[in-house]
Amino acid sequence: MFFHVLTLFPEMIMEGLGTSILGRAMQKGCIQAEAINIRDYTTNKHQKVDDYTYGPGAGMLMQAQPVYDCVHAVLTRIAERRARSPETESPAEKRVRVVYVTPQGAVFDQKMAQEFAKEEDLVLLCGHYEGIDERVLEEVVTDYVSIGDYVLTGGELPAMVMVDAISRLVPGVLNNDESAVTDSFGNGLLEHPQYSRPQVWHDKEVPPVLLSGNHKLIEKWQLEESLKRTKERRPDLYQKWREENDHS
Ligand code: 6GU
Repeated sequence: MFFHVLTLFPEMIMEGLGTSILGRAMQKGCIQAEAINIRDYTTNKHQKVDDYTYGPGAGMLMQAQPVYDCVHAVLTRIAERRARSPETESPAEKRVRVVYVTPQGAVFDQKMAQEFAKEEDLVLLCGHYEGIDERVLEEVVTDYVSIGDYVLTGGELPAMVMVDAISRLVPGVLNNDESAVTDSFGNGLLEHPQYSRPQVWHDKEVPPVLLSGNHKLIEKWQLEESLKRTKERRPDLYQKWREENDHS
């Protein structure tokens, strides 16, 4: 999978994604990521990409021209690459999803991550200042996505959050030990507590059932703990799980 992140701060993206599991996945070639500097596409002779908003309310807005030309350049490159290798990859005509990361979007969740993970390319557009001129968004954006109900200074961190959540669903990115973690949130419940050595720490014992070697019993305990924890910390998720599991 290939992530194309359009931003005014490309270093932030590449430094954020280059380490740990995603860095390893990029070296292995499971995922690819590029950060494209929107400023490189401005036709303004002072390299300007923003201007004051029309109407009341102070603030700067990213202008349509550099954003449009940047998106267009990236989509053109994707189409050319797809045309060069037609058998193995998506057809050149298939619409590439262009995601604008914005607090005015639908809230990102695991289900959305699973949908996006099916794409071969994903374009993520990061706004800054007060946002981006509405007219260019109307022409290029296919999805508006937020990461939660709070406001950040820019779309870079949200874009990295999305790349991380999507990447770990791409085959080969996680090794077997790590991928077990997917299943737990995948069932709609919070993960049960976990323990490692030593068996006693600060006078606290590891729950004896985990040392029993009885897999059936352990699984039962884990589900109960998951339910208990979800009910307490995320009553909304608990309610939903009950509704889906009680009448089936
Ligand atoms: Cl996607 N962008 C910004 N600037 N703030 C956010 C967000 C996105 N999601 C939550 N807050």
